[in-house]
Amino acid sequence: QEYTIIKMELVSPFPEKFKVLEGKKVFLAAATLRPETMYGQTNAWVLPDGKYGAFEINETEVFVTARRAALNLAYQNHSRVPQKPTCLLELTGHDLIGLPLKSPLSFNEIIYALPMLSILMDKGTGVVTSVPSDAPDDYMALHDLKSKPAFRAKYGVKDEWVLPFEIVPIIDVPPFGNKCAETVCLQMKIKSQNEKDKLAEAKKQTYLKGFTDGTMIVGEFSGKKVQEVKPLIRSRLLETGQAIIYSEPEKRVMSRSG
Ligand code: ZZB
Repeated sequence: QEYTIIKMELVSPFPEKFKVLEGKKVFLAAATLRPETMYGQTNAWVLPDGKYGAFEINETEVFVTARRAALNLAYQNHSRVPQKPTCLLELTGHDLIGLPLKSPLSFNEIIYALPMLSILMDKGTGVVTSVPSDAPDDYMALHDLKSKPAFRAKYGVKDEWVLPFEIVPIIDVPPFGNKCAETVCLQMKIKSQNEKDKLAEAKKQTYLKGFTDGTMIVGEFSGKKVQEVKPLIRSRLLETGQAIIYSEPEKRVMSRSG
């Protein structure tokens, strides 16, 4: 599987725990298959109990990812020491919740890292960028946080990291409209992020329709088909240094594959 890693930059000044990284460029590294949806980002997702680390990618840049992803990156030429991940700081998802981030192409200038319980640590980087307009998992997880104050309280999520963020329509996907994830979740009567089977079905539907029938309604390529612009947006992100390519070796545990 070939992902695009989106570099979501931690805004300076860094919080206490991250002070040792001050002076470096620190990114939450989010693996995505949908670079054309980056306009609609509302937050990042991390697994609260997930183990993460801050790894040196080169002399100046640091990626926050799962260790396994850092090792894969090291074998793909993205480590300060060739083929060896060097960790500057051990972290858990709890440490990441609430971090303010600047993410490529996003209409929201500052977005926050928030908890999602269905994140798989053995897939991608363990960090996901959230696009609730087009990803059913993101839509439901954001919905849970918005509608359940107790859920926010449990993870120390402040209202201002969640409540101001509305769904940003970015792609028209007939017959679902321009918030296709919301439409499909409502149609399927999905109630929370815990309904894994239903969400997998919703994801399948939106992936397929989004790719074959989607038309961009924002950005430089507004009016063009998703199929056509996906590779263009991706290469633009790669050329400008806002993203890198990440290949995932095919050896994940089958029962946990998404
Ligand atoms: C932004 C985005 C926008 C995504 C969208 C999807 C959609 P797949 O096919 O299963 O490989 N993802 C990445 N890593 C993880 C992880 N560790 N745990 C949980 N989810 C993860 O799916 C790849 C997608 O799953 C990635 O692309 C990422 O979310 C998420 F509009 O990034 B995506 C219909 C989906 N739409």
